[in-house]
Amino acid sequence: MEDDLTDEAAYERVRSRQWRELPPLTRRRLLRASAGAGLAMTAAPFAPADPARAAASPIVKPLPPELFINHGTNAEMRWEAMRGQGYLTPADRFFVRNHVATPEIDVRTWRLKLWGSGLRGSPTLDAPVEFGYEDLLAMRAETLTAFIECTGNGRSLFASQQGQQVSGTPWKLGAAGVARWRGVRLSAVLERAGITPQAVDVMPRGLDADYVDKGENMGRVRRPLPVAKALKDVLLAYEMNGRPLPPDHGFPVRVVVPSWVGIASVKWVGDIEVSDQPLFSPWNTRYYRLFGAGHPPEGSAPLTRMGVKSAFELPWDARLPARSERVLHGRSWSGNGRIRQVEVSVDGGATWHRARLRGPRPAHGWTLWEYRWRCPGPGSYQLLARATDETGATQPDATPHNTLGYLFDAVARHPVTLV
Ligand SMILES: Nc1nc2c(c(=O)[nH]1)N[C@H]1C(S)=C(S)[C@@H](COP(=O)(O)O)O[C@H]1N2
Ligand SMILES: [Mo]
Repeated sequence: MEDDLTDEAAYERVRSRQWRELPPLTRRRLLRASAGAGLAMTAAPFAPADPARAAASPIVKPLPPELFINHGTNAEMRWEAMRGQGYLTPADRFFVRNHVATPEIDVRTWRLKLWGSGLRGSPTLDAPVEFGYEDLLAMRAETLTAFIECTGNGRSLFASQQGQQVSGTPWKLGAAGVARWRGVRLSAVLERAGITPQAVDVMPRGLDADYVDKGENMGRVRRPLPVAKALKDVLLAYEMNGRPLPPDHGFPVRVVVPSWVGIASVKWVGDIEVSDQPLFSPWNTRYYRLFGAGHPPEGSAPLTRMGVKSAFELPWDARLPARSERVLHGRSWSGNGRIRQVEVSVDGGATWHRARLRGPRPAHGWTLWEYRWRCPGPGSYQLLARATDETGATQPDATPHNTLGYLFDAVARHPVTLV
């Protein structure tokens, strides 16, 4: 039973044990190999295929407990890790959401394959239109500052704030980050590959292993995008914050779909199907729709844009020295557009005060803000932040329930004790 690797819990247990049991020298060499990934654009980040590493830990980068909450194959950023940082989330603290495990990919043999009925001549996956890493580097580069946020970010607050049961990774608010992505426009690659006017859907697929959900094999992570979005502002990124993509974030190339649910931003992309018919995968049918009371039996429409959220750059359940005054820092963002206003309440929502917005406000990023809190003295408090975006969308007091705990956008009640 212990080694039934189709069972998710067993899988994680076995893989972590195999990683711990590697000889220390091997483990250190493998860690070094991944740490050197950023040095040269064209160097492979790992030694050629090493099955030991591939079978070991689901996440390659170090996950120091002061930066991350470890959720197994997923790792959540602690919001206090953004205090004192600049606008972007550094790669060393960017959250990781892996359905399976970070794969090891040799960039020298990696190819991006485009195929399907929406391309001229309907090339098949066996005889696709191919691009190598160097081919992409030689094309016109674009940069895009954008957040990537897991659709389930804030999921644990359904239980802690609303007393509702949902399933999935119990993220607090740290399954989001903003990076400066650089790469080529997906539209440029689609045009070179011969996209036809009849194409309707584009489905990138990752090179990570098959995802097995409670014994059922879903195949590799893939999710269709409407052609309109694919041609509008989607990037095939090979750099994150000025360095080659780290292995955990999609090396050598990932999709970045600005403002949309994180699942759209497929990592380790290996092929893209372009179709003249609507495409389906478990990731737009059984996952990433709203299910439960108040939703249709087959679920809502597939989720696209993220909602409005805010977070304080403080530990959850922070214990802080009671000073007469303290500046509270935080960030707010929305998939609908720029943040227009942020209000803070330090009395559980009875009174609200404008926060001061600071710094850049790119269309798909977040907005930094601060609020000077005249502290009332020792005691327990709930800090609330409520953002409104340029479309007028704001954060509600509660988010309607859905069984998979997606799109929590209500005002978070951040517990703090002044001692
Ligand atoms: N191939 C592949 N792409 C993937 C995933 C995955 O497991 N495999 N996870 C998705 C999900 S659910 C999210 S939220 C984002 C997370 O990106 P990050 O790990 O770089 O933060 O990647 C998306 N792309
Ligand atoms: Mo996600």
